[in-house]
Amino acid sequence: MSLPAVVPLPSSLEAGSGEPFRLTDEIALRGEADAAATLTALLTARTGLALSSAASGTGGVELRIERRGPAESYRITVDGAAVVTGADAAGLFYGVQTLAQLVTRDADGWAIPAVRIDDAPRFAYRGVMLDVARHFHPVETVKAYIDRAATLKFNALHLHLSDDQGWRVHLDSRPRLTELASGTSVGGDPGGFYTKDDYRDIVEYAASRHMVVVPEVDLPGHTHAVGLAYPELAEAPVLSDDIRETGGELPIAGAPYEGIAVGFSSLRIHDEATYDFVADVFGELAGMTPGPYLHLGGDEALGTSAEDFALFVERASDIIADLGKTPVAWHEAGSAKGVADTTVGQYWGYVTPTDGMDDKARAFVSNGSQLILSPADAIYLDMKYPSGPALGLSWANGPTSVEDAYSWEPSDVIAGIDDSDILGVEAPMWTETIRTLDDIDLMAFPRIAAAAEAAWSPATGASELRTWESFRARVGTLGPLWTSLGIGFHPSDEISWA
Ligand code: TNX
Repeated sequence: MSLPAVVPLPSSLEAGSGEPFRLTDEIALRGEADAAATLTALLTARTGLALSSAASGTGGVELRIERRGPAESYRITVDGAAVVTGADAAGLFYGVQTLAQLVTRDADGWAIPAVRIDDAPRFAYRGVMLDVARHFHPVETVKAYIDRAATLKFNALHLHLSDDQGWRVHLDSRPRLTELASGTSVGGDPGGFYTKDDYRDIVEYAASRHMVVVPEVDLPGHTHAVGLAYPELAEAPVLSDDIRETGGELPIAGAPYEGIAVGFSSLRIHDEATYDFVADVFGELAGMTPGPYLHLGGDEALGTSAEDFALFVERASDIIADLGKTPVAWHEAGSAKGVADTTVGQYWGYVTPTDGMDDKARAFVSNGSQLILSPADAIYLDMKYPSGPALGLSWANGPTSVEDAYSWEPSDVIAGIDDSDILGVEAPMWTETIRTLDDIDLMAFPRIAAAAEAAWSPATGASELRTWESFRARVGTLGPLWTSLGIGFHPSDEISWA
């Protein structure tokens, strides 16, 4: 008998010899109310059975917290009855997500096969990033993406809240940002921003799905929009290589930028007013953000000299550390000797590093901190598929197949580091070409499932199921569940869909 399919692959999964658990609309869900509500919603969507978490009856599904085992871990036993125990509320939530993936339909109706699963995450940080700056995405879209990511056991939502094209969160300390710099998106599309209530709403919604929000304000480059609001903080735009190569025009100071070039903007590094701004922005965000991380960006600051960049990174990371938060920065910030020691580096180079990007990433580990891995040629969800929707970019080693997204091992990317140096894995979704939830679904699914497996599952080679052949078979069985949840995935021909 073939093993039930689960993505991301659990640390241990054994087929049971007992009876499957039969689902009917009579079954009782007993135990933790939040978990019962989550399971009811998933099973109702998948089966159409009219379950209610208040249903009474014998047998059924038991959902309990038992405080043993690592954080976020869970155990499932199906043997006539189904029992899910979590080491904490997050673990129970993940057990419920796994249970929903196990549901199948056979000749006698809906069932969950007899199975025993013991599961815990490999990495503590399992992130998705959404760029809401290039195209603004409303609260409802963000919530839908949270729901989707949570089904794959992601626990962090990184919001890229500012870029050359717009500033997307209201701050009372700097009201002109949203007043003057949020009105447009790439290509003349409408802009938008989150009010403070919107932001709190997102944070709470994420928390209810066991996800933490990581706000990013991208500095000191990617800041053309800051200049619309506070022109005294911005250097004049420079004609970057990227603009020159793509035949674009020099962006105009004070006018919204609707193109997709990078590297032309910088804050003024030698002006104290810049650091007052950084302190205001991160100070206010710290107060709105219960999670431990504030992301200062730091990528592609090509309009800033290396010395100035180092100076800026040192001061900005110190400001965040002094707020009691953990700074996060793209790997370029590792070139700054004075970056705050606690800063987590986010590596966006290739699976096989080029141009010394791995050296910059290693610097964070030498400082005693850790890395988040986001290899662009594997898990940048905005890269084109080899064949599929016209959406996406292709700068990261060309289009990214589902197999490319799967076939990398986190501990092999940066030589000399091991699991203890890796905080986690994050799959970014940049949105130059991505305008709607449908676009997000198409680009993310199924590749986001490969990122989830890198973030959660045992290392490549640790299990005979941690292979591309196994993954593509397992992912194929998730099609009906995804469809039932309204996820318009890309039906890649690399997968045989159930
Ligand atoms: C690079 S990689 C960027 C973003 C773009 C993205 C598009 C990195 C940290 N920055 O500014 O949106 O490529 O794929």
